[in-house]
Amino acid sequence: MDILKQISQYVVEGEPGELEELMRRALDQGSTARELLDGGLLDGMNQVGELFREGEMFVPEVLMSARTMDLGMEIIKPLLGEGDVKVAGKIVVATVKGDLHDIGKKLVCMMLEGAGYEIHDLGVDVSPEDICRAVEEIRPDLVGMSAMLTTTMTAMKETTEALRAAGLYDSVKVMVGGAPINAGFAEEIGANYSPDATGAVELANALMAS
Ligand code: B1M
Repeated sequence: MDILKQISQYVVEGEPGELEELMRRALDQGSTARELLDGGLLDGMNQVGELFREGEMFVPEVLMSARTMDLGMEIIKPLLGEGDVKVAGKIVVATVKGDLHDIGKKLVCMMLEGAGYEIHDLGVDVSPEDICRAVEEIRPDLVGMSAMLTTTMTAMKETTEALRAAGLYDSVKVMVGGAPINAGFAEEIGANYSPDATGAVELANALMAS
């Protein structure tokens, strides 16, 4: 089995020890962080998503896969940002209220950090009030929200409304993403949409320039 397939397999099986050893070996042998991310880690997590949906994997197993994926991301994190030093802007990022999914958000943070952004990651299950408080304290250029459940998308709307009510909306640009989100929904709530982490960097750069 080739190295990327094996990495993807370790994510599916939730084998952090094996994954770490193989990823370090692959990097020593010249694989790039980007190759390991796209062809290995993300491919594995996509398979986990399908198996979960089909009822062939359950929450405890998915958590092991998530932990394995996290470790893989920690290994490549320092390499993805290599070469960039300037601060491109300040971003407050959160997974919205009621939602505990953070792998995608962490990936978005990693890519933005690699592109020179100062990241303030508020974590998961973050209420509109806490996001508003952070915007008041940190005074970021951008606010990024992630949601993975159709039931938590509404918390994004509540947050943009809370930002408006607090008079903070005009001082920031809002970015949203996550599996159930699309451009139409983003527009409806007064936000900007990116489908993935690479796009999030492009979007942030465009918003900073606008
Ligand atoms: Co959950 N889960 N989960 N889960 N989980 C999904 C999302 C689901 C689609 C699975 C399925 O049914 N196929 C489904 C949602 C259905 C729906 O609402 N339509 C689901 C469900 C139902 C649930 C529970 C309700 C299950 C239960 O308890 N019965 C429960 C809810 C808990 C809660 O949040 N309150 C639950 C729990 C969990 C775990 C805790 C076990 C675990 C999360 C662990 C963790 O994150 N630390 C988990 C996982 C891992 C998944 C799947 C399998 C994988 C998600 C993931 O990490 N993907 C997921 C199935 C799937 O997505 N196919 C699923 C990899 C990640 C890199 O991609 O997060 O999409 P993603 O992020 C992408 C883009 O979306 C985008 O960029 C990222 C990178 O390219 N993006 C942004 C994300 N945020 C962005 C922000 C931006 C821009 C782009 O700007 C700011």
